[in-house]
Amino acid sequence: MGQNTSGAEPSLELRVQTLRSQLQAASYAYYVLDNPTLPDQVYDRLYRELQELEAAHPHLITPDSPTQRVGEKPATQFTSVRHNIPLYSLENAFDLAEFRAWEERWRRQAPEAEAVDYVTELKIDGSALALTYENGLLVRGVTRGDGVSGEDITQNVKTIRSIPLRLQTDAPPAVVEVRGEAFLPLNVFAQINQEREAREEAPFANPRNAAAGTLRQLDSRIVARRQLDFFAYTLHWSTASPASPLTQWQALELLQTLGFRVNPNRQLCQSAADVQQYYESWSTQREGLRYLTDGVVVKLNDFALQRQLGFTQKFPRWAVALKYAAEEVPTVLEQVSFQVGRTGAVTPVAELRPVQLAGTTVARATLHNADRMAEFDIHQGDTVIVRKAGEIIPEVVRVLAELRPPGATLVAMPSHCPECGAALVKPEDEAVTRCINSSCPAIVQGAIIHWARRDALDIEGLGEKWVKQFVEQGLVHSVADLYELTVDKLLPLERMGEQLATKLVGAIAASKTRPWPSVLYGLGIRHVGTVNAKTLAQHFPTVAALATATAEDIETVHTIGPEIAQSVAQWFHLPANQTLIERLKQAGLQLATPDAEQPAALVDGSFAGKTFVLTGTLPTLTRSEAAEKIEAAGGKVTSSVSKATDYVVAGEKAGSKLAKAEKLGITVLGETELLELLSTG
Ligand code: 3B8
Repeated sequence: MGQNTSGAEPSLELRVQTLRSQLQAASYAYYVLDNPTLPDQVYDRLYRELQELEAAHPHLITPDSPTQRVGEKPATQFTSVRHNIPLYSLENAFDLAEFRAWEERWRRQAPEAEAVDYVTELKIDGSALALTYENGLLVRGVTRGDGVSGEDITQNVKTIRSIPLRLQTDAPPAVVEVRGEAFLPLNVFAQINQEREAREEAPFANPRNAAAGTLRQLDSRIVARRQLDFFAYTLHWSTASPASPLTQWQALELLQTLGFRVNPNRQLCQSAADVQQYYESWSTQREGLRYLTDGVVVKLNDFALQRQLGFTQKFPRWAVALKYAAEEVPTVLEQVSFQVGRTGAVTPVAELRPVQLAGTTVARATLHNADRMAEFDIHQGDTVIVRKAGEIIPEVVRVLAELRPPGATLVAMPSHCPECGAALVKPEDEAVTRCINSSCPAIVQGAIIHWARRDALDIEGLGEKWVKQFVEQGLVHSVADLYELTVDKLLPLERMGEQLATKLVGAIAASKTRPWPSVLYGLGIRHVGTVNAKTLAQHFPTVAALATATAEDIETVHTIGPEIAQSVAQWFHLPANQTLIERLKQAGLQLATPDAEQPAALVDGSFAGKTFVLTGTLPTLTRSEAAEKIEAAGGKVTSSVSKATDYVVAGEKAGSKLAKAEKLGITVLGETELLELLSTG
């Protein structure tokens, strides 16, 4: 494995090799055999040891080292490469009758064939890949493309754990080509889409698109995080040898010993009746799988017979895809409505003539965004295809323009917010159209519902129904108004009683004890989910610290990227948001971590980088004496109060500066407190 390098201690090299084979074996057991052999912590420890040895001795790194899967910095583009052997696709049979017709066709071509074996495999709904191994080493991974050439995505392929970087064999032929399907497990797909929606990126339409999109990511570090998986199904062995397989069944077994994950739900069928049984049994069983399948693939087992039959222009004659009825149905679009979310994002929603789809009645489906709508060129009364896949909300996947009623009108994105009438905004480079009026009732409602969430301020009983009424009745215009609600103010609402009102007001008051990270999350700042809120609150233990930080400051926090940092800084920059924070502070919400409630200087034990403003007459110190002391401790004294001010030291007759400090929520100290701080800090 490791090259024999002069200068390296043999024991060191041996250790590196041992680590690699142990890690590789554990990885194979885990990812391919689904049968873990090492506890995670042990794996991590060995992995780290290998990483450290390689970092100290870079000449020991080999391309097949498990450490080489992490992904590299972005490529600028992929290169197109020609496949050594074209990647054909499969002919479809949409029911058993079509399967029988296919069977008759190949039999006419090979009349001498008698009883044959078929191999049946699940048809994975993913993205086909061709992998080339030279002398056992993975050298290239290419997408299907048009079947003749595809894109070289080797770097991305290397991040897929169930693809071996080196074949597990002592005598690999010069060239091996392996084909299979890369896919995203459903749970990973759901998670990616949740994250995308949280960041307000358009969700992937289905796991197949998500897998294809991920494989074409230029930044393989992102690919590494996405947990793609791979099932191998075709093996091309360059040299005939006693080891080369003679049947598809043998090929699948060999693929598995070489280190690939092979779908375990394959079957050797002796007759069309066996095929039918396999197909029917998986039509329901497939719902329990952790990946999507869209049919079964039936292949003649015998390679000699396969060679005899060969290929048509497009397909192999020796295999067929026997598909399941898609969970897609046509229906008629009655109208498009536009929903405004808490962030102001406007989503077009298709209101449909109700249809049965995958066991439920569907009357609405998302059109995602303006770009998608424009692509569809959707008209009132259009016949559309709606689809429901897995746990995803139904969506419009296609418009049948040929069935459009004459004179139908084009549906356009509104120019103004359907809720508040403010002009909508759509940045060129974004798919999202947005209402940016922060007092738009839809946004206010959404913001309050978010604020009340269990993982935010956890206000029990404050559901959509009440929030809607509060906003419509003008009782509440922002989350801060919640804290001014009283039982008396609530009583006039429809179906509100004394008991309920008391409970609600109590639940709202109880939310004042929710910790700072939950409050920060509750503010609903773009890109600040529960995890980022926690991280930010840890680094910025007070709201003042966070509100005065620049995007650059925020970005220095580990795991907080520039986009998040920008968004946070921008949010706190808006005067309306500063007022909101001030009101929340007045209301008594937790805008700091308890032990950070005292001036932050006490926490980090120094005045370094802190900005002070002196105002009014102090009891004993002159202004310049106070300034001297502050500067001696590493602080800075400036003359005007701004968001960047950390402390205002106020004495007698402090005027507008004190007022401004209070307005901005800046900590105000008296002389005694300043001196205390100086002695402890
Ligand atoms: C020949 C064999 C294409 C395919 C194939 O799970 C060929 O075998 C192919 F020209 O596309 N999606 C599978 C799957 C796909 C193919 C296949 N086997 N299991 C799949």
